Amino acid sequence: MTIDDDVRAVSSTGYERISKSEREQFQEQGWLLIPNALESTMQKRLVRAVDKVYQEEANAGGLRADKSLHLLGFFARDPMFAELLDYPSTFRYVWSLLGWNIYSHHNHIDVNPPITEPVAPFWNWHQDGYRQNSDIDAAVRPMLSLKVCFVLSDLGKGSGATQIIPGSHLNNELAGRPAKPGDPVITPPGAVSIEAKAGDAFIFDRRLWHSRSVNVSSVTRKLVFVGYTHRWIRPLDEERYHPDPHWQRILTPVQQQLLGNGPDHANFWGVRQDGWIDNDIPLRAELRARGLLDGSEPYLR
Ligand SMILES: O=C(O)CCC(=O)C(=O)O
Ligand SMILES: [Fe+2]
Repeated sequence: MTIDDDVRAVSSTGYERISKSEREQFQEQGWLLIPNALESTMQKRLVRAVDKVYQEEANAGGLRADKSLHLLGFFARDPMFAELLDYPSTFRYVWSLLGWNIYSHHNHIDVNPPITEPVAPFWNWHQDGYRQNSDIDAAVRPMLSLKVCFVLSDLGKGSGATQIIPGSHLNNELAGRPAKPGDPVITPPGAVSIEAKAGDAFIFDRRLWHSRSVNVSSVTRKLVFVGYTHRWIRPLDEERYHPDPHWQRILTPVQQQLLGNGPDHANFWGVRQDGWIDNDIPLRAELRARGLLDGSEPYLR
């Protein structure tokens, strides 16, 4: 990262609209790379926090047999993680694309040391959202959620990069799934490995067909994923709360909202008990005060 990149990362408040061309690219491709998203000090702090959690899990027997970690609902594990919720360089994409009535329903830390045993080819292509892909009967299903991935180790083919099929997010089906165990595993047409540097981030529509891949490089893969969805959708991860019930008090109101807090159920639907819109919902209030609820999208009014 150069000094200029650092300045750019720091100088964003998180409340700058994304550009028209970025929005169009996201809508057409289903994902966007955000180069140099992490300011270099933040990147180092985040790696340190991830390494600490990895060690804690290793000590507690929480790693998989291959020494990898896939830790869901990690925010309570270190106070610094909350900074990711509204980290300026990525957060501007989140609210610009999903609106103000949002929170993180699902998030995970992934640490994958290089494999030591060969892994048989497997089919992992999926859209996120589980039953959202069955329960909604529509030719094009709604986005409903998106994920930001903070990249902490260089990604490319062979390094355990997330594989995607750009532009596939409007397709409900993907051909090629092996019909039964033992059938050949193909790579679907259009599949690419995300190429990114440590310090970059990428953001993707949950409908984008994607797959994890195996880390055959010599470097441990470290990624931090933060999913966001509408507040009227339930959390996916368990253990969202810290053993200390007061830890969230140090967070800003927007961060508390993004962790899933709210005074009552009606609030999650964006309204007060009387059914009128609740202007005190922290992210709504923040965007409104900055003149960003311009109605340019239905979710920005
Ligand atoms: O680990 C990966 O590369 C992809 C993980 C994934 O499927 C997801 O975060 O939704
Ligand atoms: Fe996924």
